[in-house]
This record gives sequence, structure tokens and C-alpha cells, in this order.
Amino acid sequence: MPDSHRIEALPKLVGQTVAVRGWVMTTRSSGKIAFVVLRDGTGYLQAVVSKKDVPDAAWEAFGRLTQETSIEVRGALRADARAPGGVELQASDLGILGASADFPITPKEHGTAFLFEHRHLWLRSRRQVAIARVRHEVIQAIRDFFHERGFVLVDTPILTGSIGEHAGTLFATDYFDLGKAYLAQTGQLYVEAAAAALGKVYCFGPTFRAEKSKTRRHLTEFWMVEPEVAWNDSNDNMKLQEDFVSYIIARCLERRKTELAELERDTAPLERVAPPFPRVSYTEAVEKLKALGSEMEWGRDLGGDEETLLAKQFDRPVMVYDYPRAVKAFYMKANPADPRTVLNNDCLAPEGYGEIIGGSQREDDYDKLLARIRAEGLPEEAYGWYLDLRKYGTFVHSGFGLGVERTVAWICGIPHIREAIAFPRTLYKLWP
Ligand code: NSS
Repeated sequence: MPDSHRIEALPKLVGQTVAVRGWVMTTRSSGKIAFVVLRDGTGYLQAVVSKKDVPDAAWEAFGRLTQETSIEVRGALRADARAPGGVELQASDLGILGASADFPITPKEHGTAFLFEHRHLWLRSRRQVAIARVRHEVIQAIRDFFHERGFVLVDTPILTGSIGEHAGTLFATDYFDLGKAYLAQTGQLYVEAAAAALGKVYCFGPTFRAEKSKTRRHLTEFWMVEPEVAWNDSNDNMKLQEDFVSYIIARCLERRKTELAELERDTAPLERVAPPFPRVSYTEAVEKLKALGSEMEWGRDLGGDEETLLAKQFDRPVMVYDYPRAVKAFYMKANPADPRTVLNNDCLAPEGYGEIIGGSQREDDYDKLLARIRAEGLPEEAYGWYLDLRKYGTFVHSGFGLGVERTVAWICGIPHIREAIAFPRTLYKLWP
């Protein structure tokens, strides 16, 4: 195919004649002058087609343009302050590459169910393109943050033999003669092993939870980044989290202004995200919630409503630490000051987005960890290797997991996390 340019590159080419390929969003015409707005994923461009300036075939092709027809337009670029991207193309030729009859998603309102059935086409809409670009920035920021700080990426397995978090939310599959394999709920146990090899590590990949929950915060497949650091205690762990979250937000504010504007995101609450984040112990959180009229009792995990109510009391993300042992995973270190609790924390995002991070200092005492594995009824033989980390040079270590979709939903200001991933998987959704 002959050379063409991406729309994002056009502002630098004003005065030149270029060809652009893309998909038709809208057309309008008044007699002998016509307009077509196209998109190519990198931007939006208006082309002006004057009957007198184009071959008859091009004028005739314009008449056949429908929403999402793929086309090539050639012409001279001129500056136009009112146009998207500041340029407009005066067409000298236009050709259809692929027809599009009756595109199902029209500019009118559609219901959510309909849109998700057409997710493969809905991805082309302006809002969805903006969300995808913010997600990309979040992921790039995550990688840069750890790379700049000397962390080593360690890819952990997706097919696993041991339960990472909760027995209740496992996807299992038959694994040859070795019994059941589980889809990873977390890479944590493996990065703990890698932290003893490399000091500062992280894994980043898809994780799976057979969550029967229908909330706007749960997917069955979601992306999680999990750093793990040798010699960090719970306090250091929270420090790393606030620096990390602040870095991601700052990056998006700096580099994704256009997309956040497209999403009509009020960025004022995001601009307040800077260390230090307020810290509240679980016990204090229960007292606060009761004072605010909640039915919360000491010993229960915080639910979505409680997280929202609590987070509303602060102008930036809040750290809730030292939860009751009974509601948290087996690997968290018992709190020496109060053995009913563990040295963990959740990071709650403001504006009703709730928990975006769960983290903890890990139990580094062999006997205590074994006792927890037994108390939870976990199959001991599957954890021999994990217990070894406490047998050969045990070490203070901590880490956390940040859910990408919850973070993207918060930054974009979208109500449901299923729009924060291209092809969401939920209790009801396996297609497309
Ligand atoms: O279950 S977590 O709280 N913690 C872990 O998995 C630890 N193994 C992390 C670690 O210490 N290395 O999940 C962490 C985050 C949580 O705060 C959410 O942001 C996200 O992962 N998460 C989810 N996002 C979407 N859907 C579901 N179902 C989900 N579950 C957790």
C-alpha cells in the first residue's frame, strides 16, 4: 500500500499533501461541499470534500459513506484552530477500502447489555478509546516505576498447584496425572521465593478468581501487579504503596490530559493524590464507622459500603492497617502487639472506588506459618516449597497487589470496572 500518515502525526505536516486511512464517524454535506470526520485510533480528523476539487469517483464514494466505512483520503493539510488536533484536510481524492452496512452502535443511546454484547465494536467509540489509552499509561507507569527503582520483573506461573488466597474462589482444571491445577489467584507466593534471590521483585499478569460477586468492583479475570521486597516491614510497605499510587496518578495527569478530558473526568480529586496518605488502624476504622452510623462490628471485613463511607472522610487514598487475622489470608504475619490482628493493609481509593491495593508483611516464622496452613485446612504437602523459604534463611519481607482495572476505573471516573479492560470476564460474561 502507498504511504499514509497516522492522524496523531498530522499537526507537524501542515501545508503538505498526505494520505490518511481510517474509519468514518460522521458525514454531512451541503450541496457541493461535504465533510467527513474519521478516526484511526490515534486521533480524529475532519476532511473537507469539494465536488469541484475531487474526481467524480471520489464524490460518488462520499455519497456511499456510512458509519465505520474504512476509507483512504488524500489531500492538503491546513491549520484550523477549531478542528480536533488543530488541522483539517482539504481532500483531493477519497476511496472506500471496506464498506460498513448498518453498524450496530449508532450515535444514539444504547443499553449496557447491548453494548457489552458488541464489545468488539464498542471498543471503537471515543470513550472506550480514551479508557484504553489511560489503561496503557497506567501499565507503562507501573513498569517504569519498578524499573527505575531497581526491581526485577519475575513472571510467575498461571497454572499453579497451591492455593494462593482463598480456597473458595478457585478455577480448577485437570492436569494430566498430577491432579488439579488452579488458575493463579496471585503470583505472591512465587515472588516471595524470588525476593530471596533478587531482593526487590515484582510480577505482573492476569489473575483469576471464581468470584460469584456481581459488584461493580469484581471481575473473574483481572490484572494485578505484585511487588515483593526483602527487608521491608509493613510500614515500609505502605510507604512504597503511597509513592507508587502517587506516581501512577501523576503520570496519567501529565500524559493523558486529552483522554481524561474526553472522559469528562474532574481531575481535582486526582491532583490531591500525594504522600503521605492518611493511615487508620482497622480498630480505629471500626470506631469511626460506628460513629458515622454504620452497623460495622469489630471482626468483620470491611464491605464495599463501609470502604466507601470510610474513604469519604479523607481527601486522598487512605491506608487501613492491621485487620483481624480471621478475615485475612493465611500468609500474613501475626501482629506481635496484638495477635488477634495481622500486619497488613488495604489502600482505599476515594470517590467510592474502594480497595485498590491489598498488602502485608509475610509470616516469616516457620512454625507459625505451618500452624496457619493447618488451621485453614490447606493441603500441607502443596506448601512444602513455600515453607522452605522460612527454613533456609528466613527474612522479613512484604509486598502488595494493585488491581489494574480498579485503578483504571478510578482514574477514568467510570462507575464499573468492566469498562476498564477490553474484554471483561465476569460471572455472566465469556463472549466476545
Ligand atoms: O486479594 S488481594 O487483596 N491481595 C492479593 O492477591 C495479594 N496476594 C497481593 C499481594 O500481597 N501480593 O488482591 C489485591 C488487589 C485488590 O486490592 C484489588 O485491587 C484487586 O487485586 N482485586 C480484584 N480486581 C478485580 N476483580 C477482582 N475479583 C479482584 N480481586 C482482587
